[in-house]
Amino acid sequence: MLIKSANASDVKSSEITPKSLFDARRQFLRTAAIAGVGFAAGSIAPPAFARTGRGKKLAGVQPTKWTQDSLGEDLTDYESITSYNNFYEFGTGKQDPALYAKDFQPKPWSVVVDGEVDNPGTYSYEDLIKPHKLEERVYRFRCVEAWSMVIPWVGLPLADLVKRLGPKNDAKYVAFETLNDPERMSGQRRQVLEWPYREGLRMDEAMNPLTLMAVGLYGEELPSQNGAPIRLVVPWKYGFKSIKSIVRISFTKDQPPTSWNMAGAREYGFYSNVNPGKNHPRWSQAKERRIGEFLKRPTLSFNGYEEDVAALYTGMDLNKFY
Ligand SMILES: Nc1nc2c(c(=O)[nH]1)N[C@H]1C(S)=C(S)[C@@H](COP(=O)(O)O)O[C@H]1N2
Ligand SMILES: [Mo]
Repeated sequence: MLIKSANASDVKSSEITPKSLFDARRQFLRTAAIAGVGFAAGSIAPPAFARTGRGKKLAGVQPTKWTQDSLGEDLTDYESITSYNNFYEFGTGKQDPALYAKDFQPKPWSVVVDGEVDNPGTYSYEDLIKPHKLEERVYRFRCVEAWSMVIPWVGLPLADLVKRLGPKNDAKYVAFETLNDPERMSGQRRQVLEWPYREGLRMDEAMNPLTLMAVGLYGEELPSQNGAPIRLVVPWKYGFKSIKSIVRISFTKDQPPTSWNMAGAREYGFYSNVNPGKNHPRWSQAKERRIGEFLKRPTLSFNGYEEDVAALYTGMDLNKFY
């Protein structure tokens, strides 16, 4: 099939390499698929994200206002998103999760809901997800290590799930835990962190419309290395808040302990909002390397989501509550 790519002609001749041409064409195919660009009548319309072809395609995914076009930045390619990972349960190297999560079977899966909540219980993954519509959202993703990606997630707003579970009035935080199973997660045989991995959000952060429970990316089920079958995505916070492979959701009165804060409170706070003005004690946060790009980009306040979330922190000293 021959497709005339507008994107390919945008690439400066100085940048033309077989790789960049290939990427530009692939990017065009993706953009076309997302935008629902029509293909010639009679031809077989390619499914969205046809070229990734690894995970199971998710059905009934609704488009949202968080598109690649509205963000105006290129998507990170599927290969990078699924082969350059942090998931210490499968090792501390960036390639380890893709290597060692290969045989991880995320299903059957269940999630315990407990604490200050009207509908506690053990939910199968299906029972947890089924009542909700899945959405596609293209978000920036910024790791605390100063690299970043742009990822087309599929998921459901955490707010919808929280409402359904029914937090009691005194629930002020939502806490999450990852599976703790060293038999299945080889990286847990070493105490690089105190297992299980834990994270948490203040209730208003959990209820913010941006906060997503992701179950897929590029239109397909989440690969294990990205946190199958269900993980958090909080785009205005450093990546480590986006806890993977969740097995427990607890509603608490008090601020819950979180893994990276337990490991080093001076370096990792509870809030962990992306803040180019507040450096990590060991490196600058002013710039970031977008995976796939050569020059560094300036890091944006709240990762570019300031308008949507700054009000959550009015009156707070963000140098103190980092
Ligand atoms: N359970 C668990 N969740 C985790 C991590 C982890 O090691 N274990 N790493 C975090 C970090 S540091 C980042 S940057 C993101 C990486 O997500 P990605 O591999 O899908 O890009 O996952 C976060 N969630
Ligand atoms: Mo990270």
